[in-house]
Amino acid sequence: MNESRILILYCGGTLGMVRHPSQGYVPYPGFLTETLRSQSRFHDPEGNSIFSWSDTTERYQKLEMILPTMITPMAEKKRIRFAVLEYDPLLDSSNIETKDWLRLAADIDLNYQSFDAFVILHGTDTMSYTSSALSMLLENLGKPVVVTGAQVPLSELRNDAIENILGALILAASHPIPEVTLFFSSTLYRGNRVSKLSNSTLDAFDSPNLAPLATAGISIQVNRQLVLKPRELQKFRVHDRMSQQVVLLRLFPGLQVETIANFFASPIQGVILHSFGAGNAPNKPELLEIFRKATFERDIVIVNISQCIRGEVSAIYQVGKQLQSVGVVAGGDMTPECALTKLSYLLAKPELTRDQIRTLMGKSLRGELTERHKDLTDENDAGRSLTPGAASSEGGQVRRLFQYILTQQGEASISVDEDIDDLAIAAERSFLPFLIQQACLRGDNQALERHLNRQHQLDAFPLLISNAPDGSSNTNTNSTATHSSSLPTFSLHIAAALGHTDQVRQLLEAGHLVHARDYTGHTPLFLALQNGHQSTVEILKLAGAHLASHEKDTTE
Ligand code: ASN
Repeated sequence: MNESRILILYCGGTLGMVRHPSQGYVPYPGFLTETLRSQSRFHDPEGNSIFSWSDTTERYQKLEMILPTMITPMAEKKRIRFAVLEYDPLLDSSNIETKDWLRLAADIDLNYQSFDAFVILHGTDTMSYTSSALSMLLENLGKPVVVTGAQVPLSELRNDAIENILGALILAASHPIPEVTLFFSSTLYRGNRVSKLSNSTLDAFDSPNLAPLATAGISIQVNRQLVLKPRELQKFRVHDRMSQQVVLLRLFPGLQVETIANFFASPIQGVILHSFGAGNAPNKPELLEIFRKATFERDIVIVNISQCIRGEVSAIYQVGKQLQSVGVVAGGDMTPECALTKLSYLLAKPELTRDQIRTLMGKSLRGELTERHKDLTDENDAGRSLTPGAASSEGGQVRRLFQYILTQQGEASISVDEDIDDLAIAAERSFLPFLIQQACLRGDNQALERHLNRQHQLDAFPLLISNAPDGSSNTNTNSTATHSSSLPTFSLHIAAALGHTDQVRQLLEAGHLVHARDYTGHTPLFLALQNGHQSTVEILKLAGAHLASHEKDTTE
């Protein structure tokens, strides 16, 4: 089934605003949906429009709301069927509050099983706060949540709304990255890595400390190595609380110590210290004393992040070390938006002690900060040189095969030097998904483990050759085969259909996506059920598997 189902949650922003004669741009209910419906690229008149959601949620029934659906023409080998849930009132995002994030998270929860992905239409002013907050609230996320908006509204002849909505829909449908992301100006970023840096150009956002996850140029290129892989067998769930007792304290020369003390007044639980340079603050004993008392007497969590948009907090200066000694935690390269919302999220988890929260603030929970020390001590050889096929005999064979091909092409004079090594590694990356598929077909657990380990090892390494276009609509998002037009191999589907329960576990723990669909639109769970493999069904369910809407119709 070449169809992906997406719920658009439209909460406001310039994107759907209309120019009012005296009030400037104002939100205009209904305008966005009607405009999309009138354009054939969003609503194909040839498309089957009499479809109704088979499992309309209770909430909509209660509200007597029927969500009209639209269907796009084929894009990247798929049609996108979508519904727009318009919030009332539509907000300029400068009015967004914590309760709005909780509502968005709750709406995604409510509709999680009915849709393949979610697109949030939001104002740009606070979009990076929302994408950071959602990245925390949506735990064990297995489906794409793409946040987007516009600098120039859809109501203007020349605008960026069309491109941003279309790009978000297509990326969510055809390149299912199971993260909260932000799409803007042809670029897909990790949602908790972005800041709004411009109000005068169309590229409003940037992710200063992490490369984009994808770019939508002439073709869409996904930087799969950066995409997070869900490696734990855990079901999706939504955390439904955030502490509002968190503040952002931006230092500036001349800021009075008494003013700083006010930031720590009761009932504050957390302070994000927006410090200078590499995490520096004035070297004043009174200041350190405020921090010490806040930490040790009132158990306030203080997290240090830098005002520099690039780089991280490190204790290379004396003052940085002093801050640490009074309990201030280094927040690495987190954005202020992320540090603030992450701390609000963690402080609303009663099961965590403040010390545990301090530890977690310095760790990456959703890829929001770079854990450099980890890269260097990674058990999988990161930091050492990577030899083609070092960990698998197949890799060595790939290299020999590569040399053979060169000879056949009359390129025998090219010697086996570093370039060849790079190419051989690239070839190996491309080849591994096929080897993994073969191991699943044979039910060979050891071979599968070997290949998955090798893939993980290659994954930890930067790409040696720039990305090739990823036009394969490979639902196997975790694949590292970025260099070729590699075809989807659907290893998880094969293992599930054959009832290879151990392999299903191995693949899930290696980050294969439990919600991926094969060419016929089926999930691994459907195939396991259809073939009566009960233990396989159980392991898939443990990882949050559920049937797609159309599969429910056929199994019930
Ligand atoms: N003020 C608008 C908002 O954030 C800005 C925008 O969307 N471009 O809602």
